[in-house]
Amino acid sequence: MVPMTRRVLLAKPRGYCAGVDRAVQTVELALERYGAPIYVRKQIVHNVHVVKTLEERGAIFVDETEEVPEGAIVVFSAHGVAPVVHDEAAGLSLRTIDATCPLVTKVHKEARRFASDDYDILLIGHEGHEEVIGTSGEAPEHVQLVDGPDDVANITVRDPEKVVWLSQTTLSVDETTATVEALRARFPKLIDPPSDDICYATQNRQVAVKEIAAQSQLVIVVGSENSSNSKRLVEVAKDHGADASYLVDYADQIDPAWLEGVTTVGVTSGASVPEELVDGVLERLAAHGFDMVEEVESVRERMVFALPHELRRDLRSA
Ligand code: 0JX
Ligand code: SF4
Repeated sequence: MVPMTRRVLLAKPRGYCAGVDRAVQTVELALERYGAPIYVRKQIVHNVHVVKTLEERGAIFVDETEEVPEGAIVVFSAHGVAPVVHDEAAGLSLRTIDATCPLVTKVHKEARRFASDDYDILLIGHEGHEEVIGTSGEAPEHVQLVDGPDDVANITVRDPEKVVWLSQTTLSVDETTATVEALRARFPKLIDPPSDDICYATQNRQVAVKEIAAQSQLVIVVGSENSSNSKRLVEVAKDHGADASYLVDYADQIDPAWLEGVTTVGVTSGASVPEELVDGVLERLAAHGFDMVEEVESVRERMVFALPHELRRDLRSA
């Protein structure tokens, strides 16, 4: 019998985006500069391993601002916070470091601007996601959530001539296009955001997974269950040629049954996933005979963001 060639197609770009890199570094450097504990409101990024590693170094993750002791340092996560959270922190005399990704802040600014011009803002995003809570909080009386194309029928607006759509940064590009088409069919005067709200990293990871999915029977996406952008990669892989796609936090979650009869496995990871977890997956696949790894680069990324200014100031004065 001719031995079966088993190979891995590794998507590029994958893993950390510039906003996650900045947010994780913010907590690491705050721990070094000020010492433990450093409080972090919500998960700094939606990744089990990142949170566990930072906890081991002295970060304390809390769900609500009021859980932070008066006067302590608190870091706000990459997903952003509503203005009311800044007010709560000020009320407790907390020292805040805002690790909100600049591309999320950009959407907050758009929401403020359109609200001040009295538009109805249709925010496409996933109900309950922290980013959507933060963005809506900029103008709660002007923002309505649209959670996918099926939600469009439920929308009512004050003036169909004055409607704009904005979105969460980590959505499926294709599904969002379908949602916008459905919205435009109802509100022909609908205005587009001034620039893409779905960020470069989300878009690029979806382009890259489409390329490998077309040539793979199985696509493994490394990422956590509450990571929107990671979960979207699973859906995109299934929609673009993979027979199956699964999300795993760690290599040991790969079920050997998934690999039966498979010759090409695609691998990628969400924007909140450290590369060491992908390395673990590649090692496990190699142990099952998938030891040929080919990296498929779809888009080159060079984005880098400066650290939050309040941290840079204190690092300079150290
Ligand atoms: O759930 P998301 O994809 O929005 O967040 P995650 O996994 O932490 O990814 C990076 C942070 C994204 C902020 O926009
Ligand atoms: Fe920023 Fe995009 Fe990364 Fe979110 S996924 S942190 S918006 S670069």
